[in-house]
Amino acid sequence: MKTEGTYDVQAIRAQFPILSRKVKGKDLVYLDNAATAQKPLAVIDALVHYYSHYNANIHRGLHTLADEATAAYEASRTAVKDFVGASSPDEIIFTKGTTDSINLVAHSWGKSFLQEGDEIIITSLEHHANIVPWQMIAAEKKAILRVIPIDDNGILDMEAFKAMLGAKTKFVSVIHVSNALGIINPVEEIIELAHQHNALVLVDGAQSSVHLDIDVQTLGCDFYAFSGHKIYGPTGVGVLYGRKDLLESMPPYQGGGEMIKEVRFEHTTYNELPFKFEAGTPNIADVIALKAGIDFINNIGKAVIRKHEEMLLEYATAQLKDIAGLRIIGDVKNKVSVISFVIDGVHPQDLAILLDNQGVAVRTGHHCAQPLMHRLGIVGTTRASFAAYNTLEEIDVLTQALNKSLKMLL
Ligand code: C6P
Repeated sequence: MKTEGTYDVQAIRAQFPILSRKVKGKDLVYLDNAATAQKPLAVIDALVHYYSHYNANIHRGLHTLADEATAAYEASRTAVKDFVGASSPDEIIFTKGTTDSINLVAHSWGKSFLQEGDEIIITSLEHHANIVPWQMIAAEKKAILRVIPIDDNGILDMEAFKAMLGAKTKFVSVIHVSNALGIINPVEEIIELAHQHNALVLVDGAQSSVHLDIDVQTLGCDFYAFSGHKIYGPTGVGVLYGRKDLLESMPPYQGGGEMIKEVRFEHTTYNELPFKFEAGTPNIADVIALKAGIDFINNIGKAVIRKHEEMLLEYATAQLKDIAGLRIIGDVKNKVSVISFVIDGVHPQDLAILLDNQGVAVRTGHHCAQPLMHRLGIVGTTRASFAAYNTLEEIDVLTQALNKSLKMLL
């Protein structure tokens, strides 16, 4: 057993009430962080504090509570702006999550700018959230969806991508980090190549936002989408970063209150950015609490967390490789702390149930990436994904639980 080094993981764990609960009489070992991260007390407290002290609608009221709620909501937008390195809070749109952010772009941008025969490029690694919205708009506009192939390890075929790019390419929408395999894609190169062909690029940052330093200006992407719940924040809130000139050129996604400047029965004018894309009463409480999630990450430092997670990944990879018949899918160097694996003769669902009986939470199945599973010729994988609060001892528990389960299954 290795020790944790200088990282005080116990002090971090103490901030997460859920980590001290039992599951089926065993200590919870939560290794499903790529699905959603657990929430520190600061996030939970921010929600309780808002509802207990200054619950009010924002941007409309002229009373103290409304002022406080509006200030906290907009402070969260500034925190997000800094978190992704945007140049202005106007470029930060609050949505329901990554899925909602991608739908916003596909429908708003796609409706206005896509034409028959135009091409949209995605990759073989995409989550359904970055496939289906593009299929829908492509069908409506008679545009063509093209897919960058991968090799058997999940590495993108960049030569095939280069060959795909051309005058018809209008949009490239790419997963930054594969949720199913943990692989980091070369998005900088993808963005540069796409821009050489005047195509716009959306980066699906659902999995990268928590692990990697993100600076949208350095990356050069046109849009970046992520979910609050994967960065230790609440569910129900997400972010779309968009370049200001692009967002300004796009029509509103939804109509209603807040997104308008003036409404007459004959004609309506729309609000400024970012409000143009935030119709109706937004998810005020969760947006406010999202800042507490960002603060949690910033207080430790992404680089420090990453070092810890890399140690966990390395240790877990070595442990799991010792298990006979276990094959890691996407066993490449450039990846985040996600291990996806299959075991000869074992269905991932059976394994998940046996692991849960031992208190270990992992995700099994297709991970909302059915075309990827199809390409790899598997029904699904078992996925263990690590966060700031996971420990080497928990990896030992995972390994022991796996060995015990396999004795029952094989
Ligand atoms: N992946 C997973 O277990 P939402 O549901 O909107 O917050 O995020 C969707 C999404 C989009 N892109 C990627 C790369 C993702 O990983 C996810 C969510 C979870 O892998 C739930 S399916």
